[in-house]
Amino acid sequence: MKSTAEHSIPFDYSTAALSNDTLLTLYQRMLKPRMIEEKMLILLRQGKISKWFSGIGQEAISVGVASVLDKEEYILPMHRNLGVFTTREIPLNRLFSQWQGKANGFTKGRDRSFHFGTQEYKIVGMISHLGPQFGVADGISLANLLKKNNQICAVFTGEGGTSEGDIHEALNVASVWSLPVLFCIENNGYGLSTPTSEQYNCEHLADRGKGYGMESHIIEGNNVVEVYSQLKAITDDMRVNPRPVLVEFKTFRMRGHEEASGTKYVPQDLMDQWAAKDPVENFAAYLRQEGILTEAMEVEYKSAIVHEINDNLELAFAENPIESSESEELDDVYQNFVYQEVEKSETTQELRFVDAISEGLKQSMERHDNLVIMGQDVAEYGGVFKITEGFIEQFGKARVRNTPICESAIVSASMGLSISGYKSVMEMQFADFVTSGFNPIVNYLAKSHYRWGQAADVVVRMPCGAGVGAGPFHSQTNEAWFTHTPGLKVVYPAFPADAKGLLATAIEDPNPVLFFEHKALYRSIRQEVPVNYYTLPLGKAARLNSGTDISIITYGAGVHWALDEIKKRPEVSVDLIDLRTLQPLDVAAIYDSVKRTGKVLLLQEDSMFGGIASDIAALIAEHCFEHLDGPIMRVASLETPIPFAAALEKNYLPQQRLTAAIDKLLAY
Ligand SMILES: Cc1ncc(C[n+]2csc(CCOP(=O)(O)OP(=O)(O)O)c2C)c(N)n1
Repeated sequence: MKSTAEHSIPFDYSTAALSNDTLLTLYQRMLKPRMIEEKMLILLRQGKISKWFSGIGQEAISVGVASVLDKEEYILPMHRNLGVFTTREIPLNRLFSQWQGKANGFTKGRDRSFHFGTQEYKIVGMISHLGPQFGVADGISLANLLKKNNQICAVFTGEGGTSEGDIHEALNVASVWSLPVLFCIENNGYGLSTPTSEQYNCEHLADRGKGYGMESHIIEGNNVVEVYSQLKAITDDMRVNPRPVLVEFKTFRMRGHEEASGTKYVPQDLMDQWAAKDPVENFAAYLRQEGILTEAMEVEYKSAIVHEINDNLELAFAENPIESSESEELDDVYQNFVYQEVEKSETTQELRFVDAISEGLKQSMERHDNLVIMGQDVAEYGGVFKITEGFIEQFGKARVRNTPICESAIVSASMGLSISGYKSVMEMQFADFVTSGFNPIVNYLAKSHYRWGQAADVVVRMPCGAGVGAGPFHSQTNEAWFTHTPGLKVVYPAFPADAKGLLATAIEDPNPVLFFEHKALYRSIRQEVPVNYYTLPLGKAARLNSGTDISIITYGAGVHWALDEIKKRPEVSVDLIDLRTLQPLDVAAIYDSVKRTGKVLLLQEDSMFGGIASDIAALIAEHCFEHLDGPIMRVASLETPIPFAAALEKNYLPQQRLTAAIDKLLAY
């Protein structure tokens, strides 16, 4: 410990031989976020900005991490990492506009504070759910490995976030795949009001590295020289010897979780102890004591920063508040995708549903060098339904990746791959297991383009559906969970040729697509399928039978149940619409059919309430009321979980209620 007459310095800054230039740069980099925050606290009190999450006292970590990364290496900060944004030299007026919800920010006013990313500065901001960031970092690092570019990436979490399953999953994946990610835990004593003693029960979070088979370090987070010099050595080596490294920074949160909530629950002596370890003041004292920082230099630095802050604040305040335009809002939910038709070849071969999907996927792998497949048992084993059988022989294990059982981390990793310019297809072993990856699908992938213009170029394959006696957890058809979420596309083919062409388009489309594959159709439905790579447009239904008595509008297995009915009763003239995709939905085809028949039956395999049939019924009621000659009828599964025993499952499914429903509607 060194001391000066005016200040006792609790850190030994002389352990690393850094040049004066480096020391002064680190100081200036810490000073800027500190001074911006001090200004923000004033503005907050004046009601000129909304919420604020303070990183005061933690600047050495943000600055140290950002300083050891190259500018083209991605960095994934959290809510207390202003120093990352300033070290990457984001123009302050844009940051200020972002915090005021103005157009010159990074999210067109759609998301707040640090919840944004920017490809320009290679920063990927958080979503509020914290944990998915680690999985996204995995995906970015996987892309780096595939590109062989010797780059690393760094990602942050607080110690509170480390309790989330996403974090464990992502650390495990990174270790199993040797991904060069610098995982940074800022252990600042409290997660909102919860102290570390109630958050975890090991001595150091870094100790968890051992459990993941991962190198880990503990670093004094308030000592910028230690942060910088240790990380410099670690990251230089990671670029040459790619591997994940877990670093726990010991630090403290000096202000409330967010400003309004205060720090009453923090004992004063703890606050005092950490106040004495302030990273900026202690470092300044050291630099002064060593004669590296003169008073004149300090005045110059501070006045330059004050000017920069004030000038940029003026710009941001002068900017008009954002105005909402319905068309722009709706247009930004999805990345614009111009469908390119690739025509079907005349040559065909008979394929089962399962083989058509496999062939389509293989042809997409051949077409897109940047396409990666991830899923449980998809490599040597070929997936539980054998759709990727033989793929590793053709495409190698780098692009056909067995994953640990960790749906959430893999969905997040697919987001990271997309950020880095890759496409991915993730196979859910069964659609039921999507629940374990639900959060990143509906919150990260779905909202990313709307929030900051970043597409999630991901297809999630969903083997779904009942009729195979697989019980409540291997039989669900859960498309309605996703059709409800803006930002996702949902495809649900019923025939081999459609499945193949729609899968190709889903992969071409840069937006996140949930691709439903009915398991009961895999080996029971065959069709002549064009042999070439071809595409089919999303949002176009198919009329499978033209009729005038009654419309049946359905998709997936329902299409085959309806066809059985048509075969059984040739005297009834049925207009049968196979929707093929549910989002986008071909409303024109639906309305056209209703206008032809005046009687409409909506058939879905999912249980009734809240299913897509209900929404289609509402659309028809609103738009085709005067064309209706009877009530809009819905036929769906029972409002129960899906039972296992054959007799129960049969009674659960809607097929046996279909005939009666058609009769009722015809008689109306
Ligand atoms: C999944 C989820 N649960 C709860 C929250 C509410 N929340 C936001 S930040 C936070 C505390 C985070 O603590 P930590 O990770 O230690 O970061 P710190 O705020 O201390 O920097 C909580 C509980 C959330 N955002 N997401």
